Amino acid sequence: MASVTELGYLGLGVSDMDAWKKFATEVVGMELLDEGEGDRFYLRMDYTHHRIVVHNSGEDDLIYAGWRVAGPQEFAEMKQQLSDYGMEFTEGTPAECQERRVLDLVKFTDPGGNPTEVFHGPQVDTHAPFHPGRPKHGKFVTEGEGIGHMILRQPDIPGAIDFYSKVFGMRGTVEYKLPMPGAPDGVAQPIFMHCNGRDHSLAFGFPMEKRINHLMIEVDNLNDVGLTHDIVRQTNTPVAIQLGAHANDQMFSFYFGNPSGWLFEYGYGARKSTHQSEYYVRDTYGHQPEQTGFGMDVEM
Ligand code: MBD
Ligand code: FE
Repeated sequence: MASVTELGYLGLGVSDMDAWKKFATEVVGMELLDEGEGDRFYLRMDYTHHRIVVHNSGEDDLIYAGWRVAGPQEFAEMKQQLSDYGMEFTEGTPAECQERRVLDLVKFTDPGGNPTEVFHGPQVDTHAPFHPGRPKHGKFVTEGEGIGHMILRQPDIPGAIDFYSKVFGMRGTVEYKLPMPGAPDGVAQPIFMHCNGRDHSLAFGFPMEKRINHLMIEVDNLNDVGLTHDIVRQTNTPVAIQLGAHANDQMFSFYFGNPSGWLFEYGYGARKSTHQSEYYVRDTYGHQPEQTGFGMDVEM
């Protein structure tokens, strides 16, 4: 059975391209790559041509997520796994593959209705070393672990676990039981799933309005969390969850709003995926909620 190897790329639909350019470079420290198409720009985090495409399409939400498989053999197996599961997909045309800068891709929607792609062979630009949009102490952690993790809307939680386990080959289950008004029985029981060394690449199980609640990106230097926190405060960027440490991945992180009204989580020092299930009833320390209305109004 083929498994996905990483969360490779994301497409974001936004309404304010200029605000996103400023936010992504000056607050987050990503590299802006504008190839002059006019309706989009790219964000880089490493040698890969891009990790994020920001489209001027107005949704202010995730518009596609690309999951990587190792190569053509695994890509063929994954298509078979999708067919066997009864998932209809469309094959990427040469123009679509070129647009995504990958060798091959398929497109479909996941059980939660989220536009999803599987690809292999991203364009890697070793001639263009990553150059952060503003000074930065270290690097983004992406090697073998992809962009980071995302929290997606999944109205059918057992259906989502089934799909991501049986078709994508990911592993995971409930990792928290948290009191949350609006959750079934007043208790949120979020699911965290991994496909590589990153503790989780995908989570779901929170009540959500948008397709995406947050994108977590990880840095390899604690000072970059401090520096980013200073910039977030100086620019009056809303903080939804204050600095703290998660119980599951043990990451030191905080969450702030982006110009589309959903969150970036910015963290350092996560442990790697464990291979036995555990659950927690609160976080290790910190992570107090601050600005409400981002779908993360939960005491962790
Ligand atoms: C996470 O990355 C997270 O976003 C939440 C809500 C809990 C544990 C780890
Ligand atoms: Fe997270």
